[in-house]
Amino acid sequence: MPAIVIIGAQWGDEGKGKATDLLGSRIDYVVKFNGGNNAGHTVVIGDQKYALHLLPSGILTDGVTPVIGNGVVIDVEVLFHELEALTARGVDVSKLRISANAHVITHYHRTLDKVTERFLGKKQIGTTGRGIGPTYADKINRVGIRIQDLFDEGILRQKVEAALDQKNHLLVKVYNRRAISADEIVESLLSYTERLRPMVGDTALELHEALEAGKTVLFEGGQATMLDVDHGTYPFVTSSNATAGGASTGSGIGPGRIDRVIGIVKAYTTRVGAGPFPTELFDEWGEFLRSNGFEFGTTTGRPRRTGWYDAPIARYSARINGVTDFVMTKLDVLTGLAEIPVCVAYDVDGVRVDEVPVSQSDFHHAVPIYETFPGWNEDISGAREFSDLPKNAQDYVLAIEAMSGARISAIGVGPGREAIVSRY
Ligand code: 2SA
Ligand code: GDP
Ligand code: MG
Repeated sequence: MPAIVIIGAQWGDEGKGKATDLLGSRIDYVVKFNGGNNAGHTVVIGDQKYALHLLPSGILTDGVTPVIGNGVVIDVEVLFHELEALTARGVDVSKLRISANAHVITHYHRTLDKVTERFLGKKQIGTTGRGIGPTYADKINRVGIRIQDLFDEGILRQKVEAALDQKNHLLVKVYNRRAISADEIVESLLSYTERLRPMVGDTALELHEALEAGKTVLFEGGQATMLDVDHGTYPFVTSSNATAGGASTGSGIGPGRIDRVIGIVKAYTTRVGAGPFPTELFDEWGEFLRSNGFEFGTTTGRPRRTGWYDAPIARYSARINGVTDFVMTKLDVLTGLAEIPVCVAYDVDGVRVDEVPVSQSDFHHAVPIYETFPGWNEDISGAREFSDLPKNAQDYVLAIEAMSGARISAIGVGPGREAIVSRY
């Protein structure tokens, strides 16, 4: 299986970091293809807990070459901060490769992200405030700064000045903020050039050569399907393609090369930020999931919104991403519930709807139709074989599998690297 894609099948934080790390020993390259330091992957190895934002989680596995692809937006200051923090903990980061075509998040993108959100008031998206949206907007507007621009001071200055012509007008006249000087941005970016130089290259070519040589490459999606700018709950989405197609555009590897697409689903659902979420719970059960699952943002610490498993969303993800198999995480969090409801369809204005509605207004007032499954009380964290799980837990997984459009190949039963039931 030379090219494997891992994507979030819900609204993020499904445990993609753990799934990536799990495959780590069989992988030669791990590629981040979308997003930036808005991601938050928590990986637990022994008694060590790592929270990664910008760097691909494969960086934690010895021998793996981590790659930041062209589809990623990079805050260079954060990049070096994360690299230094990992180095201080003894992680070898020397193999990191960065695409010369990746875009750069600057101070003005972070500022615009925050002031725009403030300006939106109640209509805000609930972004992570890391400058992600404004950086992708500049990329599409063709006024972005790319990593390769940091190697040519003249070009860099021209591009920053052109971008700031527009931004300063907006910042000063609309948002009542101070103007940002081009010198300040250029100087700060140039201070990283020499350290970046050895890491930067044509990563699309390097990945192509690796695949030709029979290496195994894992593409690690940030955020998730329902946060994808095209296929998610627009406008309550992130600004990149978090779906499997993004692995191709965000890395320069043709879609025909991809052999396997693993969708990560949580045994329930969470979401951070605003936007529709049909199965959201506002009661003690929502709190049960939040506290048992420790559902707080890895990047911002925000409490995550919580709700029951939504099968139409899993089916939608299976279809949009071409999921070959799902990894279900956090089954252990449901332990202790007498009954577990699963959303099997929606009621939209009195009509039963079986699939995620294309109309956002319909999705906004979709009311879940639940089927309820009996729970279990046994501690399942030590289970390693499917048959180790209590019968009711097995039935829950099998029922979800039948509704979700792809096989569930592994089940997470605890935060640790080893806490997994494999079904192969
Ligand atoms: P942005 O900052 O422009 O990408 O925000 C747009 C929407 O995308 C959501 N988003 C996320 N949702 C879940 N997890 C994410 N990463 C962190 C984590 C989040 C955190 O892994 O815990 O720490 O708060 C992530 N990144 C972006 C965001 O909530 C907006 O709804
Ligand atoms: P990502 O953004 O998809 O990589 O996910 P996050 O790291 O933001 O959030 C997933 C959280 O769940 C992390 O704290 C993981 O350590 C934890 N986790 C992953 N798998 C399991 C599991 O099977 N059980 C439990 N209890 N926790 C898990
Ligand atoms: Mg996360």
